Amino acid sequence: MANDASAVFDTLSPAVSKGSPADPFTPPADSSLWRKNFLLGAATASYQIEGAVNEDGRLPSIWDTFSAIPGKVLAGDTGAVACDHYHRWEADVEMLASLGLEGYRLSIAWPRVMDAAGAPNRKGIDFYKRLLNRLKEKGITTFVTLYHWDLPQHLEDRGGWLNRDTAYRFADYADLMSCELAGTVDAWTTLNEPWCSAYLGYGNGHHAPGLANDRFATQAMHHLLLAHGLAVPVLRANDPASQKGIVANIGRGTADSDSAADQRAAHLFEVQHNAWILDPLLKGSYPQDLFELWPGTEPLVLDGDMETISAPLDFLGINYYFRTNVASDGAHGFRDVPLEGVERTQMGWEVYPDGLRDLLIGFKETYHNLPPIYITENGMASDDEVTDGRVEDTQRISFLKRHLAAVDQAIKAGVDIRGYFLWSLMDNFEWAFGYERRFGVVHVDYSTQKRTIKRSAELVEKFLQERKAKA
Ligand code: GCO
Repeated sequence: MANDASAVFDTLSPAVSKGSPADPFTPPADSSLWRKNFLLGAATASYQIEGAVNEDGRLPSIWDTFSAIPGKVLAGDTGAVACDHYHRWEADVEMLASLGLEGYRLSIAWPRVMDAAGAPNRKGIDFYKRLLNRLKEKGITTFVTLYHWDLPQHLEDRGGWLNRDTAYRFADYADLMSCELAGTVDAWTTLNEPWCSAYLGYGNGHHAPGLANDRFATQAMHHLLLAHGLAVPVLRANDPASQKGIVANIGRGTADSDSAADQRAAHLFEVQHNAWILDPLLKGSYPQDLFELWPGTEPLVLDGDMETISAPLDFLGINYYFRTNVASDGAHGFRDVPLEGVERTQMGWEVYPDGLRDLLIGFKETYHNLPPIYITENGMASDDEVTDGRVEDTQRISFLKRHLAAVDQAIKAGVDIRGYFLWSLMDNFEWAFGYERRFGVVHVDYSTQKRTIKRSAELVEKFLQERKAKA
């Protein structure tokens, strides 16, 4: 068993670990994070930052439709303006570069780059060309996600991810983008968090398009994964030099007691959150336990689909945020049992770095063909305020430090992890929670669009400078 990451670093006070300079972020001298080729970057997503939803021929997405429905998003917020990144991208790239961040993970808005007939929308495509070219000029490694949840509404009107045809439309979109952007993208990720698209979008209705049916969730998941599988060979053909992968959110489920029923509940939680995505991708089959949780929800799978879905990946993107403590629900499922007295974030999510380490090590044991891993999102929301021009996001600094320590422990246990992206570069539209939840390492004042570098970003920058100086 690896060390306890939480115990290694004191929660809110400066690190005192051996060899570590006395600031509350810099990793200890023996951390793998000091390796020059460990990529450290930040991530965003189109609908969360771009705004400009009606400009240059962009079509409506399911998130425009969903956020316009009263009660769906906190305070009635929408992504109509967001961080106005569509107009401020040049300054935002300068900011990213000035922080010394080496990688940037962004997503393309599908409704910006294709019209309803599937023809290219030049103005939208040119926006991403300018952005990616500038990032390359700055020497920043680019990770581009094709689908971070903003499905064109016209496709949803034809059934969205419940319609198998959407998977083929996605492959067309991947074809267009990889022809247009080849050479400016270091790594393509097909989908961001298909679990969320399927389960939150079609299973419980918390996200767009807002449908709630277990059978829908499994069918949407199958079509999402099929879309991924159809897109990978297209990306390989059009842009052979880039890496191809997918991003999965993963969840740690721990049992509330030693009882067999609670242990089984924790297992089922992780089947529902992790194996549901990773098994089809890496084993070519759906976990049968999933259908014990949701009897009768097996998706319709056609011959050859599982082979398409499980084509080899160059890397796997992992997004990790928190753990969930569960007990048996007395039937064949699980129920959440929130722990008391634990550290939580503004989202109410428990801070639990060991979960990241344990899951990564567990995946290596379970999946013998586990590809190299990038942590494509990790971070936390806090109620940050600017005081005298500064944002002291103390909890985030500690959070990042402890999660990076967990990554280091997983690397030392033999997991091939090549990089880590902070979620997020800047505060942005946090889906159903609107603008109230602040995940950025840069603060955004939404009334003026002023960006203020938070203390966490300053410390990441300082570390990256020190690392560069040592190289
Ligand atoms: C997700 C998305 C991000 C979120 C982040 C915080 O995981 O939900 O990839 O868009 O903003 O995870 O919730």
